[in-house]
Amino acid sequence: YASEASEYTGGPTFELSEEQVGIRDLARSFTANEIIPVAAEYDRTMKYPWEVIKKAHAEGLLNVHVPEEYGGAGLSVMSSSIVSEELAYGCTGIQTAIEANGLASAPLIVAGSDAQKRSYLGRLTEEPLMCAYGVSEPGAGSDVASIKTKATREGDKFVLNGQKCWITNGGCWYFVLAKTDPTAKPHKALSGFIVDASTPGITVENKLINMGQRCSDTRIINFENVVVGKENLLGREGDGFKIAMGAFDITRPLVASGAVGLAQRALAEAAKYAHDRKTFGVPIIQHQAIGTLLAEMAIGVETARNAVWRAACAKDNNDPRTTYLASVAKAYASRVAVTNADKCVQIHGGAGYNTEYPAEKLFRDSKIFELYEGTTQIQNLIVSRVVANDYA
Ligand code: CS8
Ligand code: FAD
Repeated sequence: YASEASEYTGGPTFELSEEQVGIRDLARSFTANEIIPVAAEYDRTMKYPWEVIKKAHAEGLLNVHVPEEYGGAGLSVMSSSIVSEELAYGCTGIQTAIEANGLASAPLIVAGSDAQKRSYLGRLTEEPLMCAYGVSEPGAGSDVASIKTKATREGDKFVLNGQKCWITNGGCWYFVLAKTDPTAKPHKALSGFIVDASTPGITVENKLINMGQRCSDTRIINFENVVVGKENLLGREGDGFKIAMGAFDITRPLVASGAVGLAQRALAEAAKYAHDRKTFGVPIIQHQAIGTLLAEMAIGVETARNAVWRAACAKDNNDPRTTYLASVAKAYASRVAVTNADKCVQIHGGAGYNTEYPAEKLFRDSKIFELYEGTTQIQNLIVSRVVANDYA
């Protein structure tokens, strides 16, 4: 858990402001009261956590980084990361559903006009509505520039055709990345659109059944001759790739903070069990081998949180190394989530393999952090390009 508030302003500090402590405490008590008691049931039934989301909206814990002028809480990425970590401590399936709204909103925050923001972000803050970020396709996940969905210009309109895959949250509107100029170089060929989910020609396929985070809703969405106006174009034609990437500078630190929340929960569950469970006449926490596992888990949590806060503050301060730091945080925190969940199961012994304890759910839920929002190999690619440049 993060430390308490401090007045210290003498340099790099890891203390939270009074406001951030308040936000953290609100999110923490929401998690304790509204998420933890229902998490196992939502996982078992795979039901969309709509009731929890509605309550989160009422508490102001949804769309937290939507600017205040558009009705949001206007939190910095740093403050938003505190909320994500706390929600993820309770259930990363529920947190992903909540966070996916933040991801869908990010391209609008990066490139939307005032009218687009008022219309689409405003709607989200007025009532609990979900939206989605539609970039990945069956044939293109890591290699975003190779997407095939087309948006063909016809006068003042664009006609969208294609298929998006793995889209989290069905929702009321989508950010859709599509190819507008097949003759341009791949990165200049793409444009970003905001598309109302009710537009004729959109069909949403059945929920995909995943290993973990099973209450989060992931689907294929088809676009067949979907007509949108030019007012639905974000930025200019050809800006889409950079808008889609710019969104990740906001959301990768937030996904990474979700991974920290899961890693912290794994540590807490493992330590609790290690106090309770006795072997060879003593609680297993007294066996040095178990103590070492717990220490490694704590080291992972502390260092991953530092990496997340570094990346989040970089984004808030327009640091030119934001993308690099976001990838460092995402790659590192997701690895810590996976290894902590693994150690949590190990410390539980056979009980860790059983649904009676949260350990097995943490294990299943953790793996996705190394896959979505850019796989670990892609984060490493981004980091390695910067390293190659730094030492050229
Ligand atoms: O393709 C890039 C990439 O990031 N791939 C991974 C895709 C990914 O992360 N997908 C996630 C989908 S969403 C999801 O999973 C949601 S999970 C559910 C919700 C979770 C909520 C909890 C890449 C591989 C990094 C780069 O691709 P390349 O084709 O090699 O392009 P580059 O040469 O790097 O860049 C081309 C131009 O774009 C500019 N660029 C790159 N990054 C940025 C950022 N901001 C602005 N502009 C950017 N971050 C770059 O500078 C190049 O510009 P030029 O002017 O051409 O020089
Ligand atoms: P591929 O790109 O086919 O990669 C396969 C393997 O090759 C991976 O190990 C990858 O790391 C590796 N690889 C690929 N290229 C390289 C390279 N250059 N160097 C080294 N290794 C490489 N997308 C959205 O747009 N919106 C969403 O809301 C969304 N939600 C998701 C929710 C879930 C539960 C899941 C599973 C996915 C979601 N995604 C979403 C898609 C997700 O972002 C992609 O699955 C991810 O980016 C990887 O793409 P891929 O699955 O096509 O794998």
